[in-house]
Amino acid sequence: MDTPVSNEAEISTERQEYYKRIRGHSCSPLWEHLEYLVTAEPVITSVPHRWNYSEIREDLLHSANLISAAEAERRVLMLENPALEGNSSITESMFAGLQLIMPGEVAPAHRHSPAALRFIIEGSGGYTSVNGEKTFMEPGDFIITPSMTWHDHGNEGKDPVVWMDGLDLPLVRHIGAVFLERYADEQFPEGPPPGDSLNRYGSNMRPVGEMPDNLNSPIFSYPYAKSRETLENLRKSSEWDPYHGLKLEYIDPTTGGPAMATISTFLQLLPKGFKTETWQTTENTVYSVIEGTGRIIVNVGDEEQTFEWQKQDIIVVPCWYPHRIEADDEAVLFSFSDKTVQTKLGLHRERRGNA
Ligand code: 1HN
Repeated sequence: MDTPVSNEAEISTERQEYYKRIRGHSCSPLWEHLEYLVTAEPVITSVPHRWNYSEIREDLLHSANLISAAEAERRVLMLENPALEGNSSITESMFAGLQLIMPGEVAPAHRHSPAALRFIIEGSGGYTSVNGEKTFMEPGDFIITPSMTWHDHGNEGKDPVVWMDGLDLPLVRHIGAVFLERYADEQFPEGPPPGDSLNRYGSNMRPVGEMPDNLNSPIFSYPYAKSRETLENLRKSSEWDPYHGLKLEYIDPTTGGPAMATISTFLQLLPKGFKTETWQTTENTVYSVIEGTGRIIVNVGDEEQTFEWQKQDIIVVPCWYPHRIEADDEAVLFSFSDKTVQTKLGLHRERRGNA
């Protein structure tokens, strides 16, 4: 982000000449920039926004008439933050998009250093193969493809399949550590049978002698049927958190840490009529609505902006915007954020209420 410099008119000719001279040595005076560089509170460019799925859906499906999944490599409509147009980013740190795969199509195998998640929005019979393990996907399922894992996608069903992609790409690009490799064949060779990783690691047990990756979950798929049932079971014995309702984090069962090294992921239940308290966090969050209707109310400066949501909508709330959520019907929200990156760097901060 560009940082404004003090008004040139206010800078003496002597100083201006000096600044020009040192620019020739690739030097610049910090004292002219300091107040814009280090601010009392976060100052960011991205803004809160909602994508209404029913408004986008037709255009998304139309993309299949224009380009095949194979030609596109990934047929994705990027969800660009309105304040970051041209940056391929939904927030300063994260990417989000809607990917479409039509019956019979294959999105060819590749792997890259940015990590990706899929959250299924509509359609049955779609699959992602991660290092050769095929995972069939249903709406609400959450799939991970950690950094440098081979993955290809397909659709063996009868209907279009759409999912939300979430990646740490802007963050990785910022550091410069982007790598991509394409696999020689369209699909990565079939490996373990479907469901193998969940069978191996998803029952609070693990095969002795196996030493899994300790940055990413060895489970590739977190089926909605299972996580929804967990929310349903827990509501009976849990207090509603005033800021989150009932909110669970997807974890790597071998460490208890987040499912992925760079992206935190959550599933949250809000009962009918629930209104959260106002919450402020440095994490940049993208919400995807699975069930229910309601609104997110965000404080932007002195104004309140209201984003009504319904099933399949996507809402972004960037860093440090105070916000609260209201559910009209019982609601379930999936969300992903850069919280784990911030936590690992000792930067994560939150404020509850108006204190
Ligand atoms: C990518 O490889 C996928 O593998 C989806 O499905 C979205 C966005 C940016 C860069 C690579 C995929 C992507 C992506």
